[in-house]
Order: sequence, then structure tokens, then C-alpha cells
Amino acid sequence: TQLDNQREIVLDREPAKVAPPPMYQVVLLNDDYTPMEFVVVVLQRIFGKNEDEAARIMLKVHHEGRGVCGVYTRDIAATRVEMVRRMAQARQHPLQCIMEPAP
Ligand code: TYC
Repeated sequence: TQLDNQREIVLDREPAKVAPPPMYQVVLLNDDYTPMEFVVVVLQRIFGKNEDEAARIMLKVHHEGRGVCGVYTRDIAATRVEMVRRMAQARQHPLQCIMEPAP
């Protein structure tokens, strides 16, 4: 709190620990139409994966129905979800991307 912070200054204590922000996982969902190569490019461009890791995540989604692309603070997760949606829309692919609280 503000009062704790003032006491820290006056008494020269260590700062109170602050709570870590809530984290969100960005999840890709499988569908029957989006090309595998497009999903790999999305994972490379938007989530910074190398080709091997991107292919691994894409195949996990393909086989299991969903897969985590990364875990971020709320705003960064929301921005990346929107970037995936725009990239998919631009090519008319039905690729779905969601965010959910990290367990
Ligand atoms: N199932 C798609 C296909 O067979 C590939 C795919 C993978 C689509 C991952 C979406 O999130 C996805 N072409």
C-alpha cells in the first residue's frame, strides 16, 4: 500500500513484495481447413517459435485439438490473439485462437 511504501522510505526498509500479474495462455484450436504450413508461420511470426518448435505445436494442435502457444500478461496475450485472428482473416482461414487464465 501507499502507507507501507512511505514507511519503507522513512525506515529505509526493503520494498514490500508486489503480487505477480495474472498470466494468460494463448491457445490455438484445430480445424479441418487451415493449412499446416500457415499455422507454422503464425507460430513463428507471432509467437517467436523456431521452425521445429512451431511444427511441434502445430502437430499437437492437429492431433489433440488444442495447444498452448505461450503464456503472457493479459494485454500481451490479447494483442497476440488479435494478431492471429487478423492473419487468419486476411487469408480467409478459419483458424481460431483464444486466451484463458494460466492454470
Ligand atoms: N487440421 C489442419 C489440417 O489438417 C491443420 C491445423 C493445425 C489447423 C493446427 C489448425 O490450429 C491448427 N490442415
